Amino acid sequence: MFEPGKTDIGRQGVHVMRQASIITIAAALSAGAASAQYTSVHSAAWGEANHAQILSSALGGSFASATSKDYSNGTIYADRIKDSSWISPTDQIWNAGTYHATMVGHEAGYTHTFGYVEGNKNNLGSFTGVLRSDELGSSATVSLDSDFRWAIKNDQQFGGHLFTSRDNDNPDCDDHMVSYKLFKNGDLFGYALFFEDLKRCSDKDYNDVAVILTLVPAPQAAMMGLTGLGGLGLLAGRRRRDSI
Ligand SMILES: [Ca+2]
Ligand SMILES: [Ca+2]
Ligand SMILES: [Ca+2]
Repeated sequence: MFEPGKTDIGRQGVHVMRQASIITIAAALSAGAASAQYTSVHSAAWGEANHAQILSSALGGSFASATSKDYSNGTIYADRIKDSSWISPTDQIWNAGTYHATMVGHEAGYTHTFGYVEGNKNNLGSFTGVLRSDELGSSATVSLDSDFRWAIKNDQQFGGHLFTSRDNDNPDCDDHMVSYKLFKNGDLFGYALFFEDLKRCSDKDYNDVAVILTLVPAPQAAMMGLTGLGGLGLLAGRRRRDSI
């Protein structure tokens, strides 16, 4: 006997199933594409602080994983920035602006100078040093009127290599900096930068040099009391560890 209702339900069921398969495939594809856009960070070596621990000591509270890549202490959200992408901004070239930089982490046997290379040309000779990795808690304000790359330079006795936030600048064409946007109550107030100081056979722990940037408010905003962080002062007392 012909039962139109049953047939319709059957067709609808097939339609729903097809839709579900398409959604599953799309989700799998986007998950694959998304992970390729983020450089992998390996576990910190024994005795070294990882990103969550460095963020906790720099910003206060206890940072824990919020997603597979992001961290939060309940008040501040550290949102990982893409390292490579065809369509979205990444952490390779930075916009002109005024940034207050504080050295907050140094989990390495090497010592380094943190700074920047102005512009986006092949001008690596124009590296400008800002902070020393072995002076935790030190800070400086950087004001740049054009695009630039953040960078670290290993001290001469450790090879003297310069690594910038742009992969193609680096002697191994690899990514030597991963970074996070920092949000408080939904407002962007700064960034966290984490550098890797080893070429090629790098351990990729990206904790060798860590810097917190706070956006320097426009004078009007400063007068209204919209200032940066409270916890950074605590860092002055933190001692570096003698580990690799
Ligand atoms: Ca990167
Ligand atoms: Ca390393
Ligand atoms: Ca390290």
